[in-house]
Amino acid sequence: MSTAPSPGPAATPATNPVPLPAVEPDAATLARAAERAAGEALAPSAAHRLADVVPAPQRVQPDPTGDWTLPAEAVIVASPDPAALAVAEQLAGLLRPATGYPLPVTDAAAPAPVDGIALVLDETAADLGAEGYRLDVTTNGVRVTAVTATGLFHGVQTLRQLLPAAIESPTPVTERWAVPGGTITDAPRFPYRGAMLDVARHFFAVEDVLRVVDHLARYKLNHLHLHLTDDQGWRIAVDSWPKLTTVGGATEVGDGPGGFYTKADYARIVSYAAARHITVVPEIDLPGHTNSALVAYPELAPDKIAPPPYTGTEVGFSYVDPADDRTYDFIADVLGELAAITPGPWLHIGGDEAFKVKGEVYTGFVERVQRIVAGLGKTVVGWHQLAPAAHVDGRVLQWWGTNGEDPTTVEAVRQGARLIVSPGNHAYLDMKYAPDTPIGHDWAGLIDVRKAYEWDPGTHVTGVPAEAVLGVEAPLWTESVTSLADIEFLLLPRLPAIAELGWSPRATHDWAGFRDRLAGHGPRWATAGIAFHRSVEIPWPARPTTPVPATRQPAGDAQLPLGSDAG
Ligand code: TNX
Repeated sequence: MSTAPSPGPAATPATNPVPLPAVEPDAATLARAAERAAGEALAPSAAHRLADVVPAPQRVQPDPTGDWTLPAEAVIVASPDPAALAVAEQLAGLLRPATGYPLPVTDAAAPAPVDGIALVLDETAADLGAEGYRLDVTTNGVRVTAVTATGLFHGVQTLRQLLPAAIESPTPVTERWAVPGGTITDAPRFPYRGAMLDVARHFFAVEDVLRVVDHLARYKLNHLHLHLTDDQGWRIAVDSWPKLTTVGGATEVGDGPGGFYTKADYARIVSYAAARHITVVPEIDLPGHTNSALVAYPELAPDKIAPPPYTGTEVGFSYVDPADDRTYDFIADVLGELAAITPGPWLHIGGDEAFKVKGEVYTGFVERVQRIVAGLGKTVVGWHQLAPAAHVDGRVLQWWGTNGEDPTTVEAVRQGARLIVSPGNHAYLDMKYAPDTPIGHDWAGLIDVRKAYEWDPGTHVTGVPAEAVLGVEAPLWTESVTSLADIEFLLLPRLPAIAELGWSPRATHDWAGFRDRLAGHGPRWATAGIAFHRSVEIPWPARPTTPVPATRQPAGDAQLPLGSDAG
């Protein structure tokens, strides 16, 4: 890539020559100047193109005469709006650790890049839509324009990928912070782009969930679905039914201690996600997958006898009593408390694998719960098993089948339901990559990166028109997942594949191109200390672009040196 010459005296290699101080500079200043000069002397560490972005942008117009290098004096200037300024602070927070630059944030009525970065809210740019953005890189700097702070946030994620991989370093590194010139105009294909984390089979600390939120944000996903309850554990505090967590939360698959989120914990996850323009979708799985609730409150069980706690991995044996009004009081209390701490519009009521609640008893149960959700002012989401129950306004079905033929779901869509598409054999992140993948399932087949990428949410379910598809979600069930490193190993590199299906226009879909763009993310993850699976399908660069030690040891096969051919 060619890099535009920096403005400044021709004889000085540094972009921003340090003015001669009147007094002797201190050692730190000298060190800093030397580091900067060294940085300027370096060529950009990897050939970097404006189109090297995941998910692929709608439109990319490179302009090599507009290449720009972030200088140490750069200022980030944003429209005088609290949400836009918050994005500007987030951008500064992303860039400061690796660059070591101060990157002050200011506001201006009409922000313009003056050898810096401008984040511009522009209500007249309505063609960009609620989440879209335009990113212009010129020799003056970078301008991100959007109608909303969400659009600015997505534009910032793109900018982050246009900088060298070393930008992911948690500590300052010597690098020329070059950004390729040109314009990106971008907006999502689907409004709902999500991932699900099952915190019930194994419990994960708030910190781990926040880190998953970071991964979602990086790839412009905007929903985090939390599977909060299952046979093996109840993970969300409900004040009116306290034993759900004190008793029902004390187990998990295997011998682990389980755990649960207090309402304050949950609020922390919700607000951390909201700050990253991600909506939390909480799921209480009903009427099946409820053994942990029955252990805590046997009155909910059909025989009113407490079952033993369950820490295995079978499904479909437990259910709350659909014939007892007390069950619906329980559900109204639980969903009421959950709705009160959930700012997003959705409540997910599960509905899958309730093998012992059949026919009209099942549909009657679901219809009653759907009415409770509507009464709380929320929109119901459920697994596609909900389909035969009567339609309620706005309801969304999450389709997790493994072949795209499903007349019952098609009929529900005809009545007005919208679909989140999560095909078990493409989008399930708990499926193994290959037969020798050490964790994960294979009941829906093996899902390598190509399999995760090669399908179309818009046409996947026969008879469901693309207009009825709200979006796509990648679920991660955690029967065999016990640590953050395990989560990251299964998430990366498949999550970006699903993210691209949700965000990018179909016309950009291209496995060979995706594989090449994705390859550049290995060094980013390695530099940030994020574990990932070094799939043999991806042409990872031979070694990290910058020899920066990561803060933590990546787990899984990411411990192999980059470029090893282990798969
Ligand atoms: C099926 S997918 C389930 C989950 C399991 C998962 C394992 C769905 C709605 N139900 O209970 O954890 O398979 O892949």
